[in-house]
Amino acid sequence: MTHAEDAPASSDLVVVANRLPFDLDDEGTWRRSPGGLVTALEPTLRARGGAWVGWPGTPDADPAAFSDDGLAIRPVPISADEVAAYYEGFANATLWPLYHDVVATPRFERDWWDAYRRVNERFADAAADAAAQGATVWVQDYQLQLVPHLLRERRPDLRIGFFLHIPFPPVELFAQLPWRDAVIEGLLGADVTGFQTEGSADNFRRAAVRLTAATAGDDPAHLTAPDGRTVTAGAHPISVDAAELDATAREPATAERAEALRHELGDPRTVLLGVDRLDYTKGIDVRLRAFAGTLADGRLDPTETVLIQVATPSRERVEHYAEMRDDIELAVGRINGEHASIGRPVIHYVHQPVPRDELVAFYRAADVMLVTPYRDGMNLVAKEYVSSRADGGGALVLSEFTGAADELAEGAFLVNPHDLDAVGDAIVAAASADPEERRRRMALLREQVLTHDVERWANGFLAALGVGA
Ligand code: ADQ
Repeated sequence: MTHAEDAPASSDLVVVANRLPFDLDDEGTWRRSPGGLVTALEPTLRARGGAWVGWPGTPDADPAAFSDDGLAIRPVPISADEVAAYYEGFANATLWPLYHDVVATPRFERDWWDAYRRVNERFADAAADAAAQGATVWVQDYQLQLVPHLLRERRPDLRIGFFLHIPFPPVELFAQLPWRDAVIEGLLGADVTGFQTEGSADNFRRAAVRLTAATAGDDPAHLTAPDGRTVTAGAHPISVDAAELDATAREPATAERAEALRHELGDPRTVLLGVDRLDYTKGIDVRLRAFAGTLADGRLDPTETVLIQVATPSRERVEHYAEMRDDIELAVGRINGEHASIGRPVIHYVHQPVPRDELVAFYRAADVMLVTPYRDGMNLVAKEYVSSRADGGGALVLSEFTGAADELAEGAFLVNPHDLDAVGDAIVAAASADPEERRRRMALLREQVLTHDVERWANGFLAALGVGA
């Protein structure tokens, strides 16, 4: 952190997200917490003297607001009980599975909902305090779906945007939520709602018309809210800092590290890679089973093929996550037990965060990237892999149930993750495609991602909200 000073009284552009771009550790020290959203929004926010409203990441902490190099940081306190009910409960054990096609069974608990509402009100109060007269406020993601409406009640003068990073489910699933009307009402408080795909935007519009007094506008992207305002709902697919990844990939140190990595793996003919938060939506289990199948039927040779699965620890206090970790680690052990020889595992499993540069070296080292979620809003890993293949090599196996598949269908080996045989076939096809064909596909993928980066996403959404670049 540099140039810490008091936060300004109010700002013309305010981002509201569950987490701040800084974490407060147990000793009370602020640490920068980089992430895709921060990279995308920080430059614009700093240039405009903007503010970021969010939780500092430590339960019960209530630190003062401060300003960092032109960016006002405005912490919202959350108690330990609220972390359990609002965040681990309603956000991650109710909404997360419900919005991902009920891959796991959502739990509906009145206490969790009460906490969600209470915390959303606190965020709306903090955003109302941070915003100057007529300011633009951009609310992020499923943890804060009530904020647009609550904020409009407090501050009708504001322009309000909302972006959902995860899928919006079909109304037939969404309708299970006991508090469905309040969630739609919350979102309709925005002027602009953004989704990863047209499919999600469409699901939201259908749910709003079916479940509330909102009506469809003449323009298919418009809704008329019950209070008569126009609310737009459209696709704004998020992306990565493609140029930066491309530049890192081009550094000689990256190529050297990628080569060293292959050597450490025993110089196999084919390296397969998976990189995910350890989450049941990501389809880590399906890719392990499909890979095991290709070894068992002899289509891939266990002495010539290695799979690296990097799985970042995630949400370990939520029940489904702990169970899934056990299942995956059991599967890794079983597959290695059946197919590995001493000193040559067929799966290298890493349950740790990996530094950014090292991750790019992993991407460069991998002949085939496996991205097989059952459902995913976008999936940035697929786009990071493509951005990192400055050498033009590599192949992407991609689930058709990711947002990324809308943009990358042509160059990827697309699969239905529920079809185990098809996943196995795609792994074999990607691993054995001739180099010419792989380069042709990678060129298509790179053209899309390098021209549709995260800066374009942020500017596109802000432009829809009426903020000029
Ligand atoms: P996530 O579900 O977290 O994001 P994803 O889009 O793949 O999924 O982003 C994961 C990020 O974590 C990537 O940047 C990746 O590099 C990083 N990561 C994963 N494992 C790592 C490891 N071991 N070490 C270091 N970094 C690791 C949600 C939605 C997605 C949507 C994004 C952005 O679920 O669908 O794409 O938000 O909107």
